[in-house]
Amino acid sequence: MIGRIVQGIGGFYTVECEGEPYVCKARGRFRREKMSPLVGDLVDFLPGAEGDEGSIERIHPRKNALERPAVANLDLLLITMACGKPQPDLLLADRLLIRARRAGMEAAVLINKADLGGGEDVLEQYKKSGLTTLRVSAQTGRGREALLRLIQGKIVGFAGQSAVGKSSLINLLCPGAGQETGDLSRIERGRHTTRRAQLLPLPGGGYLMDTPGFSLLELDLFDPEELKASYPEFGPYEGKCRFLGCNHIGEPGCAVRAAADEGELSGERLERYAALYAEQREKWGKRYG
Ligand SMILES: Nc1nc2c(ncn2[C@@H]2O[C@H](COP(=O)(O)OP(=O)(O)OP(=O)(O)O)[C@@H](O)[C@H]2O)c(=O)[nH]1
Ligand SMILES: [Mg+2]
Ligand SMILES: [Zn+2]
Repeated sequence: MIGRIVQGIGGFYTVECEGEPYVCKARGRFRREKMSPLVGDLVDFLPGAEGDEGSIERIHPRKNALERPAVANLDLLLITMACGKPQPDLLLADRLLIRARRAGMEAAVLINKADLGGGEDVLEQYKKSGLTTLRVSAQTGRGREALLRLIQGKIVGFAGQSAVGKSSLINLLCPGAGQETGDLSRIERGRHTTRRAQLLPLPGGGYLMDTPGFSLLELDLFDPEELKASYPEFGPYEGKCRFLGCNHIGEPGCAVRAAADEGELSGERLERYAALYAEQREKWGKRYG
Protein backbone atom coordinates (compact mmCIF):
# COMPACT_ATOMS: atom_id res chain seq x y z
CA MET A 1 0.00 0.00 0.00
CA ILE A 2 1.06 3.61 -0.55
CA GLY A 3 0.55 6.30 2.06
CA ARG A 4 1.93 9.51 3.48
CA ILE A 5 3.68 9.85 6.85
CA VAL A 6 1.69 12.30 8.93
CA GLN A 7 3.51 11.83 12.25
CA GLY A 8 6.54 10.14 13.76
CA ILE A 9 7.07 9.37 17.45
CA GLY A 10 10.05 7.40 18.77
CA GLY A 11 10.50 5.16 15.74
CA PHE A 12 6.76 4.69 15.14
CA TYR A 13 5.24 6.44 12.15
CA THR A 14 1.62 7.12 11.41
CA VAL A 15 1.02 6.53 7.71
CA GLU A 16 -2.22 7.83 6.24
CA CYS A 17 -3.80 5.97 3.35
CA GLU A 18 -7.23 6.91 2.01
CA GLY A 19 -8.01 8.75 5.22
CA GLU A 20 -7.10 5.80 7.47
CA PRO A 21 -4.12 5.91 9.86
CA TYR A 22 -1.69 2.96 10.04
CA VAL A 23 1.02 2.81 12.69
CA CYS A 24 4.25 1.48 11.17
CA LYS A 25 7.88 0.92 12.06
CA ALA A 26 10.66 1.65 9.60
CA ARG A 27 12.63 -1.38 8.47
CA GLY A 28 16.21 -1.73 9.75
CA ARG A 29 17.49 -1.17 6.25
CA PHE A 30 16.70 2.55 6.52
CA ARG A 31 18.76 2.80 9.69
CA ARG A 32 21.70 1.07 8.03
CA GLU A 33 21.43 3.41 5.06
CA LYS A 34 21.19 6.38 7.48
CA MET A 35 17.97 7.49 5.84
CA SER A 36 15.19 8.21 8.23
CA PRO A 37 11.62 8.65 7.13
CA LEU A 38 10.29 12.20 7.46
CA VAL A 39 6.82 13.59 8.02
CA GLY A 40 5.53 14.32 4.52
CA ASP A 41 7.21 11.28 2.96
CA LEU A 42 5.26 9.09 0.57
CA VAL A 43 6.00 5.46 1.41
CA ASP A 44 5.22 1.91 0.41
CA PHE A 45 4.11 0.07 3.53
CA LEU A 46 2.71 -3.25 4.69
CA PRO A 47 -0.09 -2.83 7.20
CA GLY A 48 0.27 -5.02 10.31
CA ALA A 49 -2.13 -7.76 11.28
CA GLU A 50 -4.90 -6.80 13.71
CA GLY A 51 -3.33 -4.81 16.59
CA ASP A 52 0.24 -5.06 15.23
CA GLU A 53 2.21 -2.27 13.70
CA GLY A 54 2.94 -2.38 9.99
CA SER A 55 6.25 -1.72 8.31
CA ILE A 56 7.54 0.97 6.00
CA GLU A 57 9.20 -0.75 3.06
CA ARG A 58 10.28 2.07 0.79
CA ILE A 59 10.47 5.85 0.81
CA HIS A 60 9.49 7.42 -2.51
CA PRO A 61 11.94 9.93 -4.00
CA ARG A 62 11.48 13.29 -2.30
CA LYS A 63 10.48 16.46 -4.06
CA ASN A 64 12.41 18.36 -1.38
CA ALA A 65 13.36 18.10 2.29
CA LEU A 66 14.58 20.23 5.19
CA GLU A 67 16.56 19.19 8.25
CA ARG A 68 14.99 21.81 10.46
CA PRO A 69 12.09 21.56 10.68
CA ALA A 70 12.54 17.91 9.64
CA VAL A 71 9.99 17.66 6.84
CA ALA A 72 9.71 16.42 3.26
CA ASN A 73 7.69 17.19 0.15
CA LEU A 74 6.34 20.63 0.99
CA ASP A 75 4.70 22.66 -1.78
CA LEU A 76 5.12 25.79 0.31
CA LEU A 77 7.01 26.77 3.44
CA LEU A 78 5.41 29.57 5.46
CA ILE A 79 8.14 31.35 7.35
CA THR A 80 6.19 32.61 10.32
CA MET A 81 6.99 35.51 12.61
CA ALA A 82 4.97 37.63 15.03
CA CYS A 83 4.53 41.42 15.17
CA GLY A 84 5.71 41.11 18.75
CA LYS A 85 5.84 38.54 21.55
CA PRO A 86 8.29 37.30 20.43
CA GLN A 87 10.10 40.01 18.46
CA PRO A 88 10.64 38.90 14.85
CA ASP A 89 14.03 37.30 14.23
CA LEU A 90 14.84 38.39 10.69
CA LEU A 91 18.20 36.65 10.54
CA LEU A 92 16.43 33.39 11.33
CA ALA A 93 13.87 34.13 8.60
CA ASP A 94 16.70 34.81 6.12
CA ARG A 95 18.43 31.56 7.04
CA LEU A 96 15.18 29.65 6.58
CA LEU A 97 14.67 31.27 3.20
CA ILE A 98 18.17 30.31 2.10
CA ARG A 99 17.63 26.74 3.27
CA ALA A 100 14.29 26.58 1.45
CA ARG A 101 15.77 27.96 -1.80
CA ARG A 102 18.67 25.55 -1.70
CA ALA A 103 16.21 22.70 -1.12
CA GLY A 104 14.09 23.82 -4.08
CA MET A 105 11.16 24.65 -1.82
CA GLU A 106 8.83 27.59 -2.39
CA ALA A 107 8.49 29.96 0.54
CA ALA A 108 6.33 32.86 1.67
CA VAL A 109 6.59 35.11 4.72
CA LEU A 110 3.85 35.43 7.28
CA ILE A 111 3.61 37.83 10.18
CA ASN A 112 1.07 36.82 12.82
CA LYS A 113 -0.37 38.72 15.80
CA ALA A 114 -1.40 41.67 13.58
CA ASP A 115 -3.76 42.56 16.44
CA LEU A 116 -0.68 43.71 18.42
CA GLY A 117 0.12 46.26 15.69
CA GLY A 118 3.28 46.74 13.61
CA GLY A 119 5.09 44.28 11.40
CA GLU A 120 4.55 46.16 8.13
CA ASP A 121 8.23 47.18 7.94
CA VAL A 122 9.29 43.54 8.26
CA LEU A 123 6.99 42.44 5.46
CA GLU A 124 8.17 45.31 3.26
CA GLN A 125 11.71 43.91 3.34
CA TYR A 126 10.54 40.55 2.02
CA LYS A 127 8.07 42.02 -0.44
CA LYS A 128 11.01 43.84 -2.03
CA SER A 129 12.70 40.50 -2.50
CA GLY A 130 9.72 39.30 -4.53
CA LEU A 131 8.17 37.03 -1.92
CA THR A 132 4.51 36.68 -1.12
CA THR A 133 3.90 38.21 2.31
CA LEU A 134 0.83 38.22 4.53
CA ARG A 135 -0.06 39.94 7.78
CA VAL A 136 -2.51 37.87 9.80
CA SER A 137 -3.93 37.32 13.25
CA ALA A 138 -4.87 33.90 14.58
CA GLN A 139 -6.65 35.70 17.40
CA THR A 140 -8.97 37.90 15.35
CA GLY A 141 -9.03 35.83 12.13
CA ARG A 142 -7.63 38.72 10.13
CA GLY A 143 -6.09 37.57 6.85
CA ARG A 144 -7.69 34.11 7.04
CA GLU A 145 -9.23 34.28 3.55
CA ALA A 146 -6.02 35.50 1.89
CA LEU A 147 -4.07 32.80 3.69
CA LEU A 148 -6.54 30.14 2.57
CA ARG A 149 -6.22 31.30 -1.04
CA LEU A 150 -2.45 30.95 -0.78
CA ILE A 151 -2.45 27.44 0.70
CA GLN A 152 -5.57 25.66 -0.62
CA GLY A 153 -4.81 22.26 -2.10
CA LYS A 154 -1.11 22.39 -1.16
CA ILE A 155 1.10 20.70 1.40
CA VAL A 156 2.14 23.66 3.49
CA GLY A 157 4.54 23.77 6.42
CA PHE A 158 4.74 26.45 9.10
CA ALA A 159 8.22 27.21 10.43
CA GLY A 160 9.63 29.74 12.85
CA GLN A 161 10.39 30.67 16.43
CA SER A 162 8.44 29.22 19.32
CA ALA A 163 5.28 31.15 20.26
CA VAL A 164 4.81 33.04 16.99
CA GLY A 165 1.44 31.25 16.69
CA LYS A 166 2.03 28.44 14.18
CA SER A 167 -0.29 26.03 15.99
CA SER A 168 -2.83 28.80 16.62
CA LEU A 169 -2.94 29.54 12.87
CA ILE A 170 -3.45 25.86 12.10
CA ASN A 171 -6.35 25.78 14.57
CA LEU A 172 -7.81 28.81 12.78
CA LEU A 173 -7.51 27.17 9.35
CA CYS A 174 -8.45 23.61 10.34
CA PRO A 175 -11.35 23.83 12.78
CA GLY A 176 -11.17 20.75 14.96
CA ALA A 177 -7.41 20.30 14.56
CA GLY A 178 -7.10 20.93 18.29
CA GLN A 179 -3.35 21.65 18.21
CA GLU A 180 -2.01 22.50 21.64
CA THR A 181 -0.90 26.12 21.93
CA GLY A 182 1.40 27.75 24.45
CA ASP A 183 0.21 30.10 27.16
CA LEU A 184 1.41 33.64 27.66
CA SER A 185 4.05 33.14 30.34
CA ARG A 186 7.66 33.04 29.12
CA ILE A 187 6.24 34.31 25.84
CA GLU A 188 9.40 36.21 24.90
CA ARG A 189 11.28 32.97 24.43
CA GLY A 190 8.39 30.67 23.78
CA ARG A 191 7.49 27.49 25.59
CA HIS A 192 8.25 25.01 22.81
CA THR A 193 4.74 23.67 23.00
CA THR A 194 4.75 21.71 19.73
CA ARG A 195 7.24 18.87 20.04
CA ARG A 196 7.11 17.16 16.64
CA ALA A 197 6.10 17.74 13.07
CA GLN A 198 2.58 16.69 12.21
CA LEU A 199 0.50 16.85 9.04
CA LEU A 200 -3.17 17.78 9.33
CA PRO A 201 -5.69 17.63 6.51
CA LEU A 202 -6.90 21.04 5.38
CA PRO A 203 -10.67 21.12 4.77
CA GLY A 204 -11.21 21.54 1.03
CA GLY A 205 -7.90 19.91 0.09
CA GLY A 206 -4.27 19.96 1.07
CA TYR A 207 -2.37 19.48 4.29
CA LEU A 208 -0.95 21.80 6.91
CA MET A 209 2.17 20.84 8.77
CA ASP A 210 2.71 22.00 12.32
CA THR A 211 6.35 21.98 13.42
CA PRO A 212 8.29 22.68 16.63
CA GLY A 213 9.57 26.24 17.01
CA PHE A 214 13.31 26.90 17.06
CA SER A 215 15.60 29.90 17.14
CA LEU A 216 18.96 28.46 16.11
CA LEU A 217 19.58 27.50 12.52
CA GLU A 218 22.93 27.07 10.80
CA LEU A 219 23.43 27.13 7.08
CA ASP A 220 24.92 23.97 5.65
CA LEU A 221 28.50 24.06 4.41
CA PHE A 222 28.78 25.59 0.96
CA ASP A 223 31.02 28.02 -0.92
CA PRO A 224 30.07 31.57 0.19
CA GLU A 225 30.09 32.57 -3.49
CA GLU A 226 26.89 30.55 -3.83
CA LEU A 227 25.03 32.58 -1.23
CA LYS A 228 23.92 35.37 -3.56
CA ALA A 229 22.04 32.84 -5.69
CA SER A 230 19.56 32.51 -2.80
CA TYR A 231 18.67 36.22 -3.07
CA PRO A 232 16.36 36.57 -6.08
CA GLU A 233 16.22 40.35 -5.58
CA PHE A 234 19.89 40.58 -6.66
CA GLY A 235 19.01 39.03 -10.03
CA PRO A 236 18.23 42.22 -11.98
CA TYR A 237 21.61 43.73 -10.95
CA GLU A 238 23.86 40.75 -11.67
CA GLY A 239 26.50 41.76 -14.20
CA LYS A 240 25.98 45.47 -13.53
CA CYS A 241 28.53 45.79 -10.72
CA ARG A 242 31.96 47.23 -11.55
CA PHE A 243 33.75 43.97 -10.76
CA LEU A 244 33.01 40.66 -12.38
CA GLY A 245 31.96 38.20 -9.66
CA CYS A 246 31.06 40.99 -7.23
CA ASN A 247 29.68 39.50 -4.01
CA HIS A 248 27.82 42.68 -3.05
CA ILE A 249 29.59 42.97 0.31
CA GLY A 250 30.93 46.50 0.01
CA GLU A 251 32.97 46.33 -3.22
CA PRO A 252 33.26 49.72 -4.98
CA GLY A 253 30.75 50.28 -7.77
CA CYS A 254 28.36 47.59 -6.51
CA ALA A 255 25.01 47.87 -8.34
CA VAL A 256 23.19 45.90 -5.62
CA ARG A 257 24.38 48.33 -2.94
CA ALA A 258 23.32 51.24 -5.16
CA ALA A 259 19.85 49.67 -5.58
CA ALA A 260 19.54 49.33 -1.81
CA ASP A 261 20.55 52.98 -1.39
CA GLU A 262 17.81 53.89 -3.87
CA GLY A 263 15.29 51.84 -1.86
CA GLU A 264 14.71 49.36 -4.68
CA LEU A 265 15.66 46.52 -2.39
CA SER A 266 15.97 46.25 1.36
CA GLY A 267 19.18 47.66 2.83
CA GLU A 268 18.53 45.77 6.08
CA ARG A 269 18.32 42.48 4.25
CA LEU A 270 21.50 43.33 2.32
CA GLU A 271 23.30 43.98 5.61
CA ARG A 272 22.16 40.66 7.01
CA TYR A 273 23.31 39.04 3.75
CA ALA A 274 26.80 40.50 4.32
CA ALA A 275 26.83 39.08 7.87
CA LEU A 276 25.78 35.65 6.60
CA TYR A 277 28.38 35.86 3.84
CA ALA A 278 31.13 36.57 6.39
CA GLU A 279 29.94 33.70 8.59
CA GLN A 280 29.84 31.34 5.63
CA ARG A 281 33.29 32.40 4.43
CA GLU A 282 34.75 31.64 7.84
CA LYS A 283 33.10 28.21 7.91
CA TRP A 284 34.24 27.48 4.36
CA GLY A 285 37.82 28.50 5.19
CA LYS A 286 37.89 25.93 8.00
CA ARG A 287 36.30 23.13 6.02
CA TYR A 288 39.36 20.87 5.99
CA GLY A 289 40.32 21.60 9.59
N1 LIG B 1 -2.20 38.46 20.44
C1 LIG B 1 -2.11 37.33 19.75
N2 LIG B 1 -1.67 36.21 20.34
C2 LIG B 1 -1.58 35.09 19.61
C3 LIG B 1 -1.94 35.07 18.24
N3 LIG B 1 -1.71 33.82 17.76
C4 LIG B 1 -1.25 33.10 18.79
N4 LIG B 1 -1.17 33.85 19.91
C5 LIG B 1 -0.72 33.42 21.25
O1 LIG B 1 0.68 33.14 21.19
C6 LIG B 1 1.01 32.05 22.06
C7 LIG B 1 1.78 30.99 21.31
O2 LIG B 1 0.96 30.41 20.30
P1 LIG B 1 1.28 28.98 19.68
O3 LIG B 1 0.25 28.77 18.61
O4 LIG B 1 1.39 27.94 20.72
O5 LIG B 1 2.71 29.24 19.04
P2 LIG B 1 3.64 28.22 18.23
O6 LIG B 1 4.30 29.01 17.16
O7 LIG B 1 2.87 27.04 17.81
O8 LIG B 1 4.75 27.81 19.33
P3 LIG B 1 5.61 26.44 19.47
O9 LIG B 1 4.69 25.29 19.33
O10 LIG B 1 6.23 26.56 20.82
O11 LIG B 1 6.64 26.49 18.37
C8 LIG B 1 -0.32 31.57 22.63
O12 LIG B 1 -0.48 32.17 23.89
C9 LIG B 1 -1.34 32.09 21.64
O13 LIG B 1 -2.59 32.31 22.24
C10 LIG B 1 -2.42 36.29 17.65
O14 LIG B 1 -2.76 36.37 16.46
N5 LIG B 1 -2.48 37.38 18.45
MG1 LIG C 1 3.07 25.05 18.19
ZN1 LIG D 1 27.77 43.99 -6.38
